Amino acid sequence: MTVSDRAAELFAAEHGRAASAVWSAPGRVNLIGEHTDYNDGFVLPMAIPHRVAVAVGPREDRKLVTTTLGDDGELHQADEAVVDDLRPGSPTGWSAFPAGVAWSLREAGHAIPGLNLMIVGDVPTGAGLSSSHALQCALALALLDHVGLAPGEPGAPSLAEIARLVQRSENDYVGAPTGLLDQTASLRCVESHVLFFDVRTGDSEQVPFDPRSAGLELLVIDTRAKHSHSESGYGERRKGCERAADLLDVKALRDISVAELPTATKKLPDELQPLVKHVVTENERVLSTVELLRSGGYAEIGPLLNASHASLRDDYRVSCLELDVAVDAAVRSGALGARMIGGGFGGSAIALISSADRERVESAVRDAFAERSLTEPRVFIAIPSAGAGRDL
Ligand code: GAF
Repeated sequence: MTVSDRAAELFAAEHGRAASAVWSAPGRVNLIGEHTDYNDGFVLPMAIPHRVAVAVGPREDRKLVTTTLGDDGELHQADEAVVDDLRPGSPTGWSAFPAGVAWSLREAGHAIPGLNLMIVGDVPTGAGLSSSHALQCALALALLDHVGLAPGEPGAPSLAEIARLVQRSENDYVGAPTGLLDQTASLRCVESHVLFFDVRTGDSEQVPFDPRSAGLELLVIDTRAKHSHSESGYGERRKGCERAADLLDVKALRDISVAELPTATKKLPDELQPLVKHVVTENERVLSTVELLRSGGYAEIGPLLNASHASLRDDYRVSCLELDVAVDAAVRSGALGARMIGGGFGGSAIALISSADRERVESAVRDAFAERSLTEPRVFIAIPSAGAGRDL
């Protein structure tokens, strides 16, 4: 049963009538281009098959009544929220995610009514695979559809605009200073492709990416680690990049080229130099990866993935023991390339491998975790999948 079918079923059981619609949106894996989005740079994500579904139906009052199926198999109710009373800071916790989306749409002038919502997902949570953005994107689409503004309807916001509305919810309501990567991936990715997205210009290109056609697989290794400084660490890196851009007198680090890097870094205090080096070289690595993929050189992107990881580990300093163990074990056992993905300080890594090496790489990673007494990682294959859409 899909998460959408389950959401529809639970909605009907909970509310005694069928949902008026069910929308779902996927989690994502970013092939390369990490911590570049809030520097106006380039990213290259794909959607994964795991999704979050939102079933929606009308209410007589102005309440947003949100129920979710938890990992424990139980239904959980979000804190009560009245659409007109929503404001950042109330409610908090996971209830802030649905409330924030409704608030963001309301602030953008959409007449959001009271609604019953049922949320069911299978995107691993806390794994750096963007489960919260999948939820927010599916919800934004369900709410817009409910007021007659599903994508393609006259007057409906574009997917790019919806991504910004979800970002506003995340930044201003939930309080996480994240960029545009995750929402854009969840809303705009398509099957068998990665999305080459230029955050500054909004330009995008669907680049074919079907590793299986070349005898390859993209392995996702969820380390199950989440370190307490992940949120503060992210915010500090972002502020550091903005300070560096100010000192270099550019709008964003996107404006510094690799050729300018040696001169630019000399103008900066020591602590900002490695941040700038990472962002500038990572943007270049995205461009090189896209070039290789356009000519079908899937296997050749391995060294770029490795270089991205080294840069995130040594210069940007957002990796952690578990991510480094996963990446090292994968590469030592034959992966063509591997890197941490997402914000870092825990979460997941990816490894590009020959299909024939799958078992060997997987057991090498599991053994490396066991040797260090780390929690057993969860490993699965990422197949480039469809973006958000209406299912029922
Ligand atoms: C997190 C953020 F949400 C993204 O915006 C992005 O910055 C990413 O970390 C790092 O590339 O997923």
